Amino acid sequence: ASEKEAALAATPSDSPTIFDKIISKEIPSTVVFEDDKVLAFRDITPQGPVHILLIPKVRDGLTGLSKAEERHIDILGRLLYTAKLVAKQEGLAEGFRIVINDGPQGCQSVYHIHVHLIGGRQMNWPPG
Ligand code: DGP
Repeated sequence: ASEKEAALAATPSDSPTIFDKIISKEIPSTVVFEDDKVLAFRDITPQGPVHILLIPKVRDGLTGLSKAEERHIDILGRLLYTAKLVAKQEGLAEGFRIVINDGPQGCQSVYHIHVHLIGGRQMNWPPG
């Protein structure tokens, strides 16, 4: 299924997601950065030469950005700051794109907040 079909089929919920198994290493992924709070790994369906997902190791109710509360401010900042570090590590000196899909119309398919870091090619605007 396309990403859009996957997003429309996904049920927004607080149930465990596939990212829990990626965090626990039950499902293998290519990890590019890890600390005690954030995991960054390569997207399985890359939309560019570099496509990395950054996720909080503890979801704490943050299924998507629309569910953010004040207690999430630190982790939200950390996700973006880590994206910048990983962009540098990946050699994206000419630029990159950060995307957070939210909800069905935003094409979100996994309900564990994640920041997409995409780069290595010229982006277009508007996005699809
Ligand atoms: P979104 O559509 O914004 O919810 O993005 C979810 C992304 O997660 C999508 O780009 C594909 C990626 N993804 C889904 N399952 C897996 C997996 O098992 N491994 C990896 N590496 N990425 C996955």
